[in-house]
Amino acid sequence: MSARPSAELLRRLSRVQCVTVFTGAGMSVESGVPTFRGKEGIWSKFRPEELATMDAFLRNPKLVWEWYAHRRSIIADVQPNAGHRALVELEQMTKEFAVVTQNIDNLHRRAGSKTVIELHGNIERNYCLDCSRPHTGGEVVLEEGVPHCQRCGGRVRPDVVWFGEMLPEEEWEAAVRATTAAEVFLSVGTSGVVYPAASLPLMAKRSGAYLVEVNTEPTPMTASVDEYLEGRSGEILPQLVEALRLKAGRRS
Ligand code: BJW
Ligand code: ZN
Repeated sequence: MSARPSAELLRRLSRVQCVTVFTGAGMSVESGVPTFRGKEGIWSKFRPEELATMDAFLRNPKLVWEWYAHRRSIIADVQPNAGHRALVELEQMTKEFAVVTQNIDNLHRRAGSKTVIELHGNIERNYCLDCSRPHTGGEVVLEEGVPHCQRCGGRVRPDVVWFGEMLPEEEWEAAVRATTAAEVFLSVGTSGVVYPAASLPLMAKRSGAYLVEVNTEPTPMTASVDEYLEGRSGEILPQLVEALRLKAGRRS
C-alpha cells in the first residue's frame, strides 16, 4: 500500500494506448459534494428506499423533488477539483481515454474531460415519465411542487438511475467497451458495492488491464487490484500526472 504511484504504473501509463478511469462519489468530495456511504454519507441521513427508487417517487414525488432540488443547489455551487483537472490532463496525454463515472454531478465535463460515460445519469437533466421528453427547469409546469410535462402533462423526474432500474443501455455498452479495451484501468473514489457498475474493475482485470485503485480507505476490491494508492483523489491524481510529465520530460 502506498500513496505514491509505482515506477511500474508510470512506465505503463507512459507507453499504453488505452486508459479508462472509473469514478465514484469520492472523486467529488474535495469539491464539497458528499459521498453516499460512510459516517458523513447521504445514506447515513436519508433512507435510499424513500428517495432513490421509482416506488418512492410514485409515493411522494414532492419529497423526492425537494431532495433533488437541495442536492442540485449544492452541486451548482461547487467547482471541479484538482483530481478532475488531473484527469483532463491525463486524457490529453493518452491516445484512447474514457472516464466512466457513477457520479451525476457533471463535474468531469465541467472540468473539461471530453469522453465521459455517465452510468447513473446526470442531475442537470430531467425527463417526462409518460412521454420521455427531456426537460430543463424552465420548460416545466409546477403542480404542488412537482414539475409536469408541458407537452403531455405527465410527471417529470430527474434523469438519474434509481435502485432497481436498468442502467442506460448505450452508456453501459460504451463502458464495457472502454473497460475491456483498457490497458490501465483506474478505479477512483468508489466503494465498489453498487452493481452492475461495480463489476467493471474486475472485468478490466480479466481482460488484461493493470488495475489500480485510488481511495482513502480499502474497499472490497482492494485485495484484487494490482496497485492500491491510498489517499485523496484530489492529491494522488495530480501527483500521478506530474510524475508522468516529469518522466516524459526526461525522455525528450
Ligand atoms: C474517497 C475520497 C477522496 C471518500 N478521494 N476516495 C441486493 C438487494 C437489492 C438490490 C440489489 C442487490 N444486489 C444487487 C442489487 C442491485 C442494486 C445494487 O447494486 N445494490 C447494492 C447496493 C446491494 N443495483 C441497482 O439497483 C442498479 N440497477 C440494476 O441492478 O438494474 C438491474 C435490475 C433491474 C430491475 C430489478 C433489479 C435489478 C441501479 C443502481 C443505481 C444506483 N443509484 C445511485 C443513486 C443515483 C442517483 C442519485 O445520486 O440520487 O447511484 S445509489 C449511489 O451509489 C449512487 C452512486 O453512483 C452509487 C455508487 O456509490 P459510490 O460512488 O461508490 O459512493 P460511496 O459513497 O459508496 O463510496 C465513496 C468512496 O469514496 C468510499 O470508498 C470512500 O472511501 C471514498 N472516498 N473521499 C478518494 N477524497
Ligand atoms: Zn410528457
